[in-house]
Amino acid sequence: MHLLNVKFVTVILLLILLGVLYSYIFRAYRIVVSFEQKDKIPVDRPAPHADFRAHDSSLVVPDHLQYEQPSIVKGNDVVTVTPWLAPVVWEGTFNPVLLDSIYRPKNITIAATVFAVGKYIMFLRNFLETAEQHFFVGFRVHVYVFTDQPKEVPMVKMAAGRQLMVRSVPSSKRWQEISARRMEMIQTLIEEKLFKSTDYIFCLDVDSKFHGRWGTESLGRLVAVVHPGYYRDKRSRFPYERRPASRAYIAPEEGDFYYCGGAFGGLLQEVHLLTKTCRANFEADAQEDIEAAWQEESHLNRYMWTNKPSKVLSPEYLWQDFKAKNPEIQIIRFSGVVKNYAEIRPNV
Ligand code: UD2
Repeated sequence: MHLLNVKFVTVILLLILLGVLYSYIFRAYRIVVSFEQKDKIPVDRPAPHADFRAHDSSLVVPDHLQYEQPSIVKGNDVVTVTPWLAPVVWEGTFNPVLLDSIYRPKNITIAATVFAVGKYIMFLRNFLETAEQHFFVGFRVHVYVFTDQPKEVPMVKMAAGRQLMVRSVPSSKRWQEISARRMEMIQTLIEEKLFKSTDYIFCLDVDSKFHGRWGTESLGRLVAVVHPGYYRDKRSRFPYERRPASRAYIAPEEGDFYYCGGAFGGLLQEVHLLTKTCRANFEADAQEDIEAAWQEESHLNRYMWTNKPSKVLSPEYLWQDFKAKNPEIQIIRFSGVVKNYAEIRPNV
């Protein structure tokens, strides 16, 4: 009897042990299954690591769509968003510490292009020295100088991670050609050199200098700067190309803002498309003996009318030294220096 009891208790204990083992193994199996199922989430339901960026994030508007002219000011107030919901960057609209801390871990490289051909070489030192003080300080910056006088490029001390690259270009007898051919040369630079190494690019005028921060707040897919001379004007008064025969033509009731040819930028691929398009249109016009009123600036404005910039920089990002500061301008970050055109241009 005693022996029977011991056997009975052993069987019960074994059964309990088996039960515990079974439920443990089954639970573990369920965990494995649930992981596998997660990996097999149907394609129309995004997995947790999915890239939510749209494949085509460009903002292309049908040609000749009619709508009310937008403005970046309202009385003495500033407007901080465009009608297509792109931010307009003004002092006070962003936190530089926050933005820098978002972009720093991304380890990005920003290229800047600047042309110093003929007498414009005289502006280069000031441009480079002030860029060191204000342009993407603390980030990896590669400045590409295009010049016909490589030996005259000043040796400016640059911080760690920042580099100056010089590219030789021919001189020209016409300032219009120097200005306009920038699109072609930037396109070629991107294709030949930058595709693998650069994230963002800004294309800037050399006869300018930095006075204040120009940093991560300016980064975007396609970035344009509103020209300081026309942002309170009616669009019919903007100096767009007005001859319908030109590919840069914009009708009096069309256009958003007048953008600067002296500063634009964005993601490398976007600026590549922009320069390629503007170059092709400029050259096709030239075949028909047409040169747009403000050369590449006219083509840039035509491009931005159809391809809306994803970020618009206020005129803080390109002021003109000869202009008094307007009340809405709290800080001038970059501005064109006063120059005597007759003295510095190869032709008048
Ligand atoms: C405006 C634009 C400029 C361009 C031009 C129309 C701004 C502030 N400026 O300025 O970008 O769109 O209209 O063509 O938006 N350059 C030389 N050597 C020369 C002539 C020009 O290197 O002999 C280069 C230089 O980088 C200069 C740029 O081309 O900054 C534009 O020329 P500009 O400054 O004479 O043009 P500007 O003042 O009419």
